[in-house]
Amino acid sequence: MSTFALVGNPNSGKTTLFNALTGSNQHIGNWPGVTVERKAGSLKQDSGVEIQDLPGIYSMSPYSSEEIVTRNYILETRLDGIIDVVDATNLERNLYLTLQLMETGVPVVMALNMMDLLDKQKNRSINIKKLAYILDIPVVSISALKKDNVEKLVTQLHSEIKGYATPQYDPRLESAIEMLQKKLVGKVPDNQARWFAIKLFERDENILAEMRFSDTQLKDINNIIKMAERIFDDDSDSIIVNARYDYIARIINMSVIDNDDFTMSMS
Ligand code: GDP
Ligand code: K
Ligand code: MG
Repeated sequence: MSTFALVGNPNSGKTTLFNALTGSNQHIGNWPGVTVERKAGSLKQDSGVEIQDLPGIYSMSPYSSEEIVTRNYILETRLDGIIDVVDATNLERNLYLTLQLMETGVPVVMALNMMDLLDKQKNRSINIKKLAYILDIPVVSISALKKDNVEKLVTQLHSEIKGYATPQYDPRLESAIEMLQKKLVGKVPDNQARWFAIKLFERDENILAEMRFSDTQLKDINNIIKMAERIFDDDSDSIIVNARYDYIARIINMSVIDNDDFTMSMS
């Protein structure tokens, strides 16, 4: 038995894909404590593979009940992988969540959805191979609505998922994250250490309280964060947000061709 969760921005096509993957093998309920609908089902082709549809989110910072449900599910369930449903016509915005999902340490497979719409847009194309190479995760381009390439995605779910990749940011930020990860040894699962280290860096009150650090440890942690804030001359929250946006800009630069740019540079 293996379990995959569908995660993505609202309206990226999660439910459409969920229906294409599971057909009528669905059970519907509610998440405990909130009035958010819960849908799970098994693959049409393989009842041993469970698919969980999750509420759409823009970020893994828990503000809304949807974000809390999705974030807790990802961190507390033994998932074999996340199927990150990305709207190909809104790649930049969707990638912000992709990076955060990759930071959780759960293997991520990208379902690059709405390809039928992107193909109609003459001004933009995405080099899927480059995108997969740069992110270092499998990327399958699909149209959930037209059921294009959904079989290929299923094949990907059955193939062995190698470890997990995480985006690497500015080396000066990476060294702070690495120092914070050392403070978490024994406190969190190894594969989630990076996620928790980034939360510490953001001074997440809940996580700090949960970890029960000694006063000395708290002082060390604060010094690590302050050092980075001096280096970047910015607050730690903004350092992380900017690091993700810089990373996305590089991905887009390398994997997306905007034909408008091309005509402009020719004139
Ligand atoms: P969710 O909020 O992520 O669950 O998104 P939905 O599955 O409800 O889809 C949102 C809208 O996008 C619906 O109108 C779908 O019919 C449409 N949609 C989903 N996938 C595709 C696709 O691959 N191509 C096109 N053209 N529309 C899609
Ligand atoms: K919707
Ligand atoms: Mg939905």
